[in-house]
Amino acid sequence: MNRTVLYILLLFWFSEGYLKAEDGGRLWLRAETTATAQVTTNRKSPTITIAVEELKTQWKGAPVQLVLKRDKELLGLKKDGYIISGDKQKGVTVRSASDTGLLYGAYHLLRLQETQNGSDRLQITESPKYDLRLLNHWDNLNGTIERGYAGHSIWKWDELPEKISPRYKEYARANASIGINGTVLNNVNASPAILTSDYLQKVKVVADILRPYGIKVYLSVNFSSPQILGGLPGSDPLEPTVQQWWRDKAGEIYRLIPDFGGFLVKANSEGQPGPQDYGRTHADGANMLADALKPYGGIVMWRAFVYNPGNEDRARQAYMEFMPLDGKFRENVIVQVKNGPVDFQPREPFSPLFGGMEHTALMPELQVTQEYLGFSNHLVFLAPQWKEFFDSDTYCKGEGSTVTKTTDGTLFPHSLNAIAGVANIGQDINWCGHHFAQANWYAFGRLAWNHALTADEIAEEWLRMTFTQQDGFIIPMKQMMLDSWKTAVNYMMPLGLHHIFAWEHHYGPEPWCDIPGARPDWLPRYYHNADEKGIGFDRTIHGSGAVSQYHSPLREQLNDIETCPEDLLLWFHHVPWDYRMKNSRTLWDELCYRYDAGVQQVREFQKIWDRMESYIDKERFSHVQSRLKIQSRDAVWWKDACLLYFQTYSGKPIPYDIERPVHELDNLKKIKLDMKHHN
Ligand code: GCW
Repeated sequence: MNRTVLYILLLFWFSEGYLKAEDGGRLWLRAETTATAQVTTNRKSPTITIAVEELKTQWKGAPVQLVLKRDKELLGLKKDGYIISGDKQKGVTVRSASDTGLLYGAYHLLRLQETQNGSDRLQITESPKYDLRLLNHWDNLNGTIERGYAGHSIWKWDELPEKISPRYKEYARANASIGINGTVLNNVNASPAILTSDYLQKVKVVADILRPYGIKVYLSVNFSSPQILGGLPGSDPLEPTVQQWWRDKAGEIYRLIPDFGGFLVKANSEGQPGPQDYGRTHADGANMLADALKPYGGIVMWRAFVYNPGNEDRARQAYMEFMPLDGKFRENVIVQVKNGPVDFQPREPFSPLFGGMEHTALMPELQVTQEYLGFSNHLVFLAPQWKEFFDSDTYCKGEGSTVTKTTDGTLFPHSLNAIAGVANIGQDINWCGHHFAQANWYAFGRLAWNHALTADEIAEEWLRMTFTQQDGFIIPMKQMMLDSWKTAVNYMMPLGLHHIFAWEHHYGPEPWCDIPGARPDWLPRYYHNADEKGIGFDRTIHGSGAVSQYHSPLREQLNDIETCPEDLLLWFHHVPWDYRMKNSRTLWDELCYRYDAGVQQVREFQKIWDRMESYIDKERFSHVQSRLKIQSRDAVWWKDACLLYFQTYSGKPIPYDIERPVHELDNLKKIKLDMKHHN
């Protein structure tokens, strides 16, 4: 090989021409670890040691000082807040009143470096908007994950406490880098076994690994534990022996894990046991647990996801059950409410409990795992969905009373404020199944820290850290991410349609689904109500009345078909097929165009992605490419299934300028995916 050839090869090697295969295992934390930064601190602790190590090996700028102190400026911030000042070339100081704050400051600096963001001068003040920023794992003790699409659980219960997977630490680090400070390790459909001494030993080991990263461990508990584990005759929360059982259990937990976070409870919901089994209320149940945890500083996150089969509109039920209990919960209870009133649908209005319950701390529960958005096959960036939710105006204290203000302490200063996201993490090498699903984990953490960040900012940060700095990649890919949620809504459930998924697995379309004897509120027809006249759920004051659970003037706006946002039209109204939309199309035509737009958009995504080939490594490129093929086929499947089926009611032609269906309805009806799960 002559010199010139060698030179060209080397040049190629060091330029973007050579792109090492990547499996996605490093997530967004791909900084080179060859730096030799000078880092000094005024204090030592396991957390600060991590901050120092991260900076020493990755920070390519001037010396960094990490200073733990409690000056006036810092006391104005929340505990984990921090201030970064100085100059990247001359010297940087990170100050915080907590060790974790310093760790977050370190990750902030590295993020600036890895996104090539901003000037050399640094003057940054950060303070988290929510105090508790939690992931919820729906991981079962046998290693399976409810609604998990990235392989088995990362928690290897059968190997613990002896064997420790390297993933625990990587998990802790990834979460700390985005500010997540708590995790619920097990499914809300909780096995009582998690509270046995054997399991608590295992939990302790995990807690010890997560602790230096500022992450507390919480557990989901089964309300019948005293009966099932303790052999008591029942688990009535007002029964002294039951209360004692929980107090003893709390004592046992805190002896092992002194900073244990608390309990998450799904009670009297979808067949889970709860206080109502004994004629008691949610408040009775939550308060009993809260009293047991109180001496140790633990909290109870009590879920409001409740609904029963019957004549009452499912969307109204959580509000009806919880509103009368407003103000009846202990200070260390926080009620955890899903973003929407039904169940993590592609698009929902916000739950009226936000802005409804004023005397009880409420925390939003978002779903990071894509149960209703194409699993880990579809590229759907969720930050825009969450932003829509955060920014929704509840009007509870007049205009501008956004969901965030009702939950982050701005409008109602409760002693707790928190947010949870149902994790999309599994054993897959790339953690989340789809490389782009990592962006949702990332976005959840970033928004939990600061819900004022825009989806655009988050997408850009994530792309720069996860893939490349090149604009040729960043600009089109960011746009694609930002468009992706709207796109999925279009090809799945536009205009406020919801829950027309296939039975059990929630992956494909089955608007026709009819299982004899099934709970009506688990069947699509309950939600779409298609008939010869029209389609949609009448939740106006002439229908189920769900609109009345919202404050004025939103209530009136939603109630009136002319002022209801079209994106939620079929959520709140049963609309005639030939109703005129704002763009003067009929509802039927608009529905067709929306489905078609979704399909066309995914095709566009494929084209954009294929042009990205030269920017990134082959491995990730091909992986995403093949997932987009699935998404594209699925989009057509959704469109054909829904339009052909609804056409049997509307009796109208699919507008002639859009793509014709390529499936026969009868064949689509025969598709039965082999994915077992209850609805
Ligand atoms: O959306 C439904 C899911 C269930 C889940 C439940 C819940 C954990 O389909 O799998 O159970 O919500 O949030 O409790």
